Amino acid sequence: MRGDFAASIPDQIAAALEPYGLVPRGGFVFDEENALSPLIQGTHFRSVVLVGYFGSAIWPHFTRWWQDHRDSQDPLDQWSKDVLTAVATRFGAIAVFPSDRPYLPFQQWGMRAEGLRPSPLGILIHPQYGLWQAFRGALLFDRAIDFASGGPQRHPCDDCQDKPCLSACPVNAFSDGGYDVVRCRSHLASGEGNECLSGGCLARRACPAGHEYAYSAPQMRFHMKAFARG
Ligand code: B12
Repeated sequence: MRGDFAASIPDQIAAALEPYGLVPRGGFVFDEENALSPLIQGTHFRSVVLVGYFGSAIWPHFTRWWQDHRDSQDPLDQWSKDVLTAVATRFGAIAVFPSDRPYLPFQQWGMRAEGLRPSPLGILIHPQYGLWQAFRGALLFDRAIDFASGGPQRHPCDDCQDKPCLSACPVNAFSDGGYDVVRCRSHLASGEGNECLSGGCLARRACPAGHEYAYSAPQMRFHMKAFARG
């Protein structure tokens, strides 16, 4: 009978994140060489569970919190820290965050944990949710967590002949040479980039994958404003 068994740790973590619109985005046990294991306070951790979201799932939870924390400088980062530090403590883990320096290799972890690959824009692309997903943190454990890791997933860009993401940017900030951040930010600052600022990055919006999960208009604006601020 199901009820006779305690839920697995991954299931318990999923249940703890669910009230915030967050989800575990795979995890894995670090290799013996510890190539992807960060050294924090002299310790190499054994395993990692990534935490993130798909589409606008976090938005109502985050904005409710934000109403009471209007003076926060980086509200989304602060909310993530509040939520994930408490969840980590519950599971005997520590929480780490993508914006904290020195930067931890979140995208490499994501590739390994979920079997994703980068889109031509640099953001990892998901077969279902496209570019409309990100990480909010990760839980690091000093023990092995048995997390069924995703093997390679279908890479939507393989079947995409036209690659509209590469031609949609009004200032051609994306090319084979990478992402020209200065060009993108200058456009946003020039007063010409209002469509990007208010509706979201045009290159990202041009991607046909996971269109139905595109962020809500307020969430698009929030991320673009934060990015434009630097
Ligand atoms: C610095 C940074 C930026 C910089 C510079 C990016 C660059 N040219 O390298 C700036 C400020 C420009 C930037 C912008 C954005 N970023 Co950014 N960024 C980071 C950050 C904090 C550090 C990157 C890093 O150096 N990592 C350290 C190395 C060791 O880790 P890594 O996994 O090996 O690094 C990989 C990346 O550097 C990647 N990469 C290389 N070039 C580019 C270019 C871009 C645009 C991206 C996203 C990644 C990328 O390749 C590396 C190897 O896989 C990461 C978080 C993190 N800790 O990784 C987010 C991160 C990569 N960014 C992310 C996002 C979503 C964005 C934005 C879309 C934000 C937005 N507006 O919503 C924009 C893109 C611009 C746009 N037009 O929308 C996400 C990507 C999620 C995903 N699904 O892959 C991350 C993981 C943060 C998160 N919370 O999830 N970003």
